[in-house]
Amino acid sequence: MSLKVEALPYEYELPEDLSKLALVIIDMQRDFMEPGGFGDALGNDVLRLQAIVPALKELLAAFRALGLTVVHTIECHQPDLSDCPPSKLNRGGGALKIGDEGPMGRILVRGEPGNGIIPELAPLPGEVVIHKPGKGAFYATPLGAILAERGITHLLVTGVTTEVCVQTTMREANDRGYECLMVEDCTESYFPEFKQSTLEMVRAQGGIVGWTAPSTNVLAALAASRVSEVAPA
Ligand code: TIU
Repeated sequence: MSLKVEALPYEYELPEDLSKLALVIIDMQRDFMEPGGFGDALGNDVLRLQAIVPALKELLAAFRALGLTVVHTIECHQPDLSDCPPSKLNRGGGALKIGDEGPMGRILVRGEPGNGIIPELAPLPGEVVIHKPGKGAFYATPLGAILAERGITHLLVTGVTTEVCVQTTMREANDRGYECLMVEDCTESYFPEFKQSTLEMVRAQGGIVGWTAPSTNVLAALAASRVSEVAPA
């Protein structure tokens, strides 16, 4: 039985075999969510991103309960910054740059306290964690190979920030043939109007990049999968 999520611009059909569905959580890191990190260094009001944590936690719990693939990503660079192009390093003009020592350790450097995922959404052993040097999660990472190996065809895309790493990843995934849905209340931007525009532009033109839906609609479809599992034949 195929399950449908009420979505825009029309219903999103989950794969019949739910093991082909993955939850992708983009960059829910202290560097973007807390004062003293990269997002703050770029001049943003970082605390507004906290609003999505409860909904994202609930969606993550549903995926874990069903034993489905969860992918966490972390935007970061090697300590020697060899994977950070000068164009990225020099952009921004803030007081702190990538690699500089900040209150949570070196900004956007792998392994530093500020670079880690927030404790509420910490990956569990066995979940996929992708370290990425770019905005998109496919660029210069093993993500495509890992998804292919698991037979994943459908992605629920979440995390921060909507119009930067989340949208870039969803566009990369769409071009690679994945059926993608952006979960509206599980993604946030420093700029509310950019979030709204992103949601509208991905689902415009008949879903040119994919679908959007609130997490309640996704959870309802996943709950229906459990009912169909136990229903008598
Ligand atoms: N600055 C900004 O909005 N975002 C990023 O730099 N990275 C991510 O979106 N993760």
